[in-house]
Amino acid sequence: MRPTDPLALDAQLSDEERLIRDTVRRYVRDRFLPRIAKHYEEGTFPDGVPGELGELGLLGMHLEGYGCAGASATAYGLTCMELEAGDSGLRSFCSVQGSLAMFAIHHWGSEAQKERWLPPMAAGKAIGCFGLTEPDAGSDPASMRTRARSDGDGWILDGQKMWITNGSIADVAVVWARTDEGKIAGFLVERGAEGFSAPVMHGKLSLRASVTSELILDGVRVGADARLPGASGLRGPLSCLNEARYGIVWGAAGAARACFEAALDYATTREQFGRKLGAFQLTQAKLAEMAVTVAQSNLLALHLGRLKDAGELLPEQVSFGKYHNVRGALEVARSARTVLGANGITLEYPVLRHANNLESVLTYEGTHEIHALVLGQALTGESAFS
Ligand code: TGC
Ligand code: FAD
Repeated sequence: MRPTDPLALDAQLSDEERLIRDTVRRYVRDRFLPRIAKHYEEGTFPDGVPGELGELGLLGMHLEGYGCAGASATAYGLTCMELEAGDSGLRSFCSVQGSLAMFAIHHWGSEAQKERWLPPMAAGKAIGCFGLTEPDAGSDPASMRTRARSDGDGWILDGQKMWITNGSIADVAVVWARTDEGKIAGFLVERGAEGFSAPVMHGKLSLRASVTSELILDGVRVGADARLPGASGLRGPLSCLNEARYGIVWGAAGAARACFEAALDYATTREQFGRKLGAFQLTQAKLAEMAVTVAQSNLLALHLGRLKDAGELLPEQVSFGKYHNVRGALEVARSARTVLGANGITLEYPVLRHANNLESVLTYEGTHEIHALVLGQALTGESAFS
């Protein structure tokens, strides 16, 4: 049995899927991980990463055309897994760029919007963000206050978004706002638009190697062509969230694997009481629990990937995956942390960094409780929201 693949899931992947996974794994190991501790400590996102991910063809890789790779959902999932085995902030960048901003334009945008934005975004030369959450509208985005007033041949946007990944480094923000008719609509707001600013939010103890921002819209005038013509109602943003949440199912499993590997390595090398830590039954029990959780999470991610590739994945199944895999990853990270003793709290090892990141992952893209309620609705037919 291979400790990091006890169920021999590797054999379930195609040669192409393994090739993509191994390429991303190498990038993370050789080029990203040597930089992460410094950026995590300083609370910054490495500048070169968007271009590097673009060169590898990973941005919007599951989309067709416009410079995107047109890869399978499973290949995209494996990519998220490897990126998040590096750091949740790295997978977040990729999720927001590809699954939220690019997907919104690809799925709901006009031909002109797609041609203008998708090729540079796929190359990592233009960065996107996705503004849904507001100070008073988090789990309940339908209560948003951001408004879009029709004005001659364009729109005036007023409002505030909060907790927006990539906000301050974005060239284009997908902003969701309620129109005069009361419908939620999406708008493309470009960096530098008059009345638009995106200050960085400081003081995060989680997802530190990721840019998180406010978006302030103070009478921002955009043309009629800035509106995403296909999106009307909450279905617009929620359809994008399905894509990004799917990536998190895989990503969380990657973070869990990284923590398990660190604990296993430590337990099989460090000695106390004249024996390897891994020789103690209590440590073995922790390692066994971690191995089972990681394998279950991988199995679930792969199953959902195959369903998505077959066009059969339901939103509540994505909620199932996020609910299970993020909770599992947090359990693995916290247990791995204890195996490493004091070393476990340092940036020299990845485990507390992952554990802290996973607190954000538990909350964003629909909190753990919201996904429980989505599942509850699917199980009982009763909505807890209305
Ligand atoms: P409800 O009445 O159920 O639905 C309104 C309309 O939306 C449709 N819908 C969906 N469509 C596609 N996919 C889904 N998953 C959908 N869920 C619902 C629904 O069919 C309906 O359409 P229509 O045409 O009939 O109008 O909506 P509700 O107001 O009761 O809310 C339901 C709820 C609570 C599940 C939803 O509001 C929700 O998911 N809340 C959580 C908000 C959230 O996830 N925010 C995430 C912000 S983005 C982010 O966190 C990025 S982090 C990125 C990173 O760094 O990685
Ligand atoms: P609230 O909705 O206020 O919830 C607080 C608590 O109450 C939670 O435990 C929640 O589960 C619980 N709760 C709420 N409603 C119910 C209910 N009906 N039943 C039971 N419990 C309930 N948003 C974006 O739009 N774009 C981004 O790029 C983005 N990036 C983010 C990056 C980071 C690092 C973080 C932390 C967040 C990001 N978010 C982003 C915001 C994220 O989506 C929201 O934080 C999330 O949706 C929860 O909203 P809230 O924080 O306002 O919590």
